[in-house]
Amino acid sequence: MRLKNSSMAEDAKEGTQRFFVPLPLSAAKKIKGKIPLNRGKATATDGSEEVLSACCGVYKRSSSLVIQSQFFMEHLLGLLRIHVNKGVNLAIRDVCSSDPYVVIRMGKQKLKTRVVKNNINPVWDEALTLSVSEPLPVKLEVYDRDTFSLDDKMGDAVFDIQPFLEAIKMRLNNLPNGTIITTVKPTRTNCLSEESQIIWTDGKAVQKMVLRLQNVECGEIEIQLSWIDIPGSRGLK
Ligand SMILES: [Ca+2]
Ligand SMILES: [Ca+2]
Repeated sequence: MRLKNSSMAEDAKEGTQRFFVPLPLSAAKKIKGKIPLNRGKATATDGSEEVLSACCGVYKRSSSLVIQSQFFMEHLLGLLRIHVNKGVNLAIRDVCSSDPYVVIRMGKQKLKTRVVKNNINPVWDEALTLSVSEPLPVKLEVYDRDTFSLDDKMGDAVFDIQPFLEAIKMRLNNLPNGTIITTVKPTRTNCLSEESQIIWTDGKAVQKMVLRLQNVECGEIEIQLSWIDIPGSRGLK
């Protein structure tokens, strides 16, 4: 599969490098050391041969190299891009501030933002991309980076991607910019701190969320979801 003319190629042009693709362990071993591993931001797991287990960047910008895994493509619904925008009024975990970063987990995938030092209102403005084979909940955790001790917890949140996937499945197009497709309301059981709208923006559906962190005294995280179809994958139907 070549990247030319695909949205992955566009991503490569944009320079988005954080990319997480699970591969069968055997395939991952073959390419170990040959391809940059998400700048060390993704974590490989140690499942068996049958289990989707390892992760690697799937392309190099210079050569458009793509590692194809038939098993992976047969199960892949597409890619979920989580734009981690900023944190608001996060908890203090040092003397008078924190050095926050965000960890995103879905199933066995784990991705991190950079650390913003000494700021409880950090702007990460960073896109993390997960491969989605089933619509599992996404867990978001915030930590304070510490040099001489374990990083301190600054709260966590969980969100459901099902409403967003349902909106994508509607296969809308050519809507006026700003059209609201769906609204997800905050409830006692989700972590939304306000209504979350799925909006037609610049030719695609995006979902904006303000997540209220739990297991902490304060803090919200603003994120935005978008979707990338991968030609040749199982896809969203
Ligand atoms: Ca600390
Ligand atoms: Ca710290």
